[in-house]
Amino acid sequence: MKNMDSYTHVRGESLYVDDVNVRQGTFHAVVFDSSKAHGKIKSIDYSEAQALEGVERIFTYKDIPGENEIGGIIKDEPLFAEREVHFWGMPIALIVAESEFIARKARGLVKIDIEELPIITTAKQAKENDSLITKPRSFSLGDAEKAFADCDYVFEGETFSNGQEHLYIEAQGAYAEPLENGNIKITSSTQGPTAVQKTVAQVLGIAMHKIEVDVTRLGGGFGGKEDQATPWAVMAALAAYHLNQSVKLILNRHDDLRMTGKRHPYESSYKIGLSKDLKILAYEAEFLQNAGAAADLSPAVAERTLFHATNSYYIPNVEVAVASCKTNLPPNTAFRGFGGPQGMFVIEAAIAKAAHEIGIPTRRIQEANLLDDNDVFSYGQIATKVEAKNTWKSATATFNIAALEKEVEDFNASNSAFKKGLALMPICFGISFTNTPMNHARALVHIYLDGSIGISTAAVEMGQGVNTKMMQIAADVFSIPIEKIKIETTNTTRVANTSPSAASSTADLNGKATLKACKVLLKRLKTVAATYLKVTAEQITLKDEFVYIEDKKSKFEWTQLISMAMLERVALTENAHYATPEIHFDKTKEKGHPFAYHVYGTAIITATVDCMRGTYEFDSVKIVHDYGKSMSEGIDLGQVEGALAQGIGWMTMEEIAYNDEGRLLSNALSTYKIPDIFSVPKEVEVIPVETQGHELAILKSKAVGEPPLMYGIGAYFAIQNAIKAFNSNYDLKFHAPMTPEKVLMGLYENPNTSQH
Ligand code: LUZ
Ligand code: MOS
Repeated sequence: MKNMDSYTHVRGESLYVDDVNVRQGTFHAVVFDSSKAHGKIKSIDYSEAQALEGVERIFTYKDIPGENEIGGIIKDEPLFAEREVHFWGMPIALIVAESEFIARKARGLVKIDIEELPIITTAKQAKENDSLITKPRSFSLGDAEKAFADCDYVFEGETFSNGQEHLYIEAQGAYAEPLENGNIKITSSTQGPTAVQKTVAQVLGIAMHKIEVDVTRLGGGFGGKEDQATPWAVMAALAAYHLNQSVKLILNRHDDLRMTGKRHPYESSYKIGLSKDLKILAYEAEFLQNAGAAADLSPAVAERTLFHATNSYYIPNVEVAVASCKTNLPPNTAFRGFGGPQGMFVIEAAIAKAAHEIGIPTRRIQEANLLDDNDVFSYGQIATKVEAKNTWKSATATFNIAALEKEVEDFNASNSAFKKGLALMPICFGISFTNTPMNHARALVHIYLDGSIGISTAAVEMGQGVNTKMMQIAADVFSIPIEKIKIETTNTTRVANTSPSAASSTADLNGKATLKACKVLLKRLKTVAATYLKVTAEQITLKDEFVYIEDKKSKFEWTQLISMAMLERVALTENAHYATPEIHFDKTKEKGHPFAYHVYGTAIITATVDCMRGTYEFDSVKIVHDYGKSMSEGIDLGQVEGALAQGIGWMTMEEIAYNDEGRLLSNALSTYKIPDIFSVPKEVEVIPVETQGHELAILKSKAVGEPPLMYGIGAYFAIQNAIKAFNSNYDLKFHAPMTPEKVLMGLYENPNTSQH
């Protein structure tokens, strides 16, 4: 089945925040932000800006009737700076005018005097200065220290992985509309409508029921709108509240890039110990997360780094620790994978380093340590229904790894200007919000008089196709065509107190709730049919819009059944709640069973490096992926391909750069390179692993949003294997992304004079 949104997408009819029909007299807003990364505000002069014709009003923290606070996990983030600024791009005021053009012009007229304070831009500097967001956390299994003493090989090293810009095509934005009695309706491009509702209520000092948040769809989120869609909605609401007029605030690309946080850069160190037969006996790692100037979701992201620190390997002795380091960068935030990729990069680096030093192919160590049923993760969960070996075996056999390696060898033997490299990348990703209480959702299903259906859930459509999956579920339960089902906008008045659409869990949580509601309605309808047809409800089934009695089609149609139910005064609306069973986690012990299940897979990536230029191409990526039993193959394949491209981008080309003053240098698409049609792998082949799926996945179809991003880590190592084929003196690097500049330097480096 196609993604149902594709029809309106290709016609240009899909609606985003900027497409909302605004009320007459709507004002437009622009954010005035800090042009220093850290400092004391000595004075601000808004007079010239205020005097500009068309400027309505300028709002600052002084106009906040409630709390000047937007922090989610920790209350450490003001909506507007008061006396100090903590990052370049930190909002200070909101300029509201008749047009965005005028507001922008007025912004240029604001005069500000900031007395600069010392700034910190890296996690290491922050750690040295004891600048931490929260207390560091650690997971521990066995006795790593003791185990290292028994190892035949021990290697240590340091790694760096850079941030990543979300680059959703639709920038951050919101439209706030005052209704009667002080109520406000907000149309927001957010993954978390409830977070917006709650924060607006808190900042305005009013009850949540006065705030309605509505989301049609997002032009991409990728985690960037899990927490950081909130401030813009709050600002628009604040202005609408004071002006009693609608206000639209949409960031332009430059403002968005400068003001919003990104994936967290990590500086990490590791120690890995192996036996002669290549079993990893002990692993230690310390992760320094660059959290930026406020907590945002950083502690949760840090936690997921620990959960994924050993990727898809069983390691009996583990000691991993993470510190969220406070720096003067924009608060970094959720990004597809949510700290998992950062953790997995380090173990893959450690394994590559070990293989390089021992002088064997990396894949021999990877293969020797793959997770199995009944192995324990460092956080206490026992692995079940593990597909690590399954996907590995299937990938290496189906795609004939020996032949692929021979191809690479033969190519390298007969070419000097180009070299090929190959790498394997197994993945294991835990599905559930790591914060157990967040794992729930609701669905509200109406069957209308004519037999058509409207479904509201907490799921936010952001291109991932969740609406299509919800339709499939209902269509399947009632056995009616998809055209009879509509997925409503995500709205806090219909589905309240929701978790954000995140953690790859949206289809599972909301799908299970939808399934539950539909099944209750089905049961009710069967009873109506049974009474009318004078049989028992158990004898009734619905098929292709007809009522069947014991597999025999009756003349009784779906629409007649609905009319009959109305006459019988049967409720045609149902609301269902679903909370993931079985999961729990005890943070005092750092042990538990936090994930409903894990998603596995194995990728084989081949790269060709141009040894004159340092540029590279990915010849092919061949994947065996654990979809469970995919309910929507087209959508799921799209998620794997998209995540792979995004992962390759993070690892090989996307280079976030701040200067020493904390100013974003990669502030446009001319200075920030994302994967495009020319840089995606020339061939991508994805096949499903044979499996029974998992009962906690919706219709046994496993979560697919985030896990495949981590296949991209393989690209980093494939490139380095190509460099090694050209320069036998090359020393492996663990400083991502592997940009063409770094490749070029690696091709011609002489380790005797190298810095590394
Ligand atoms: N968001 C969140 C997430 O709040 N908790 C999580 O565990 C998570 N995991 C992945 C992506 N977003
Ligand atoms: Mo996310 S990183 O699932 O918002």
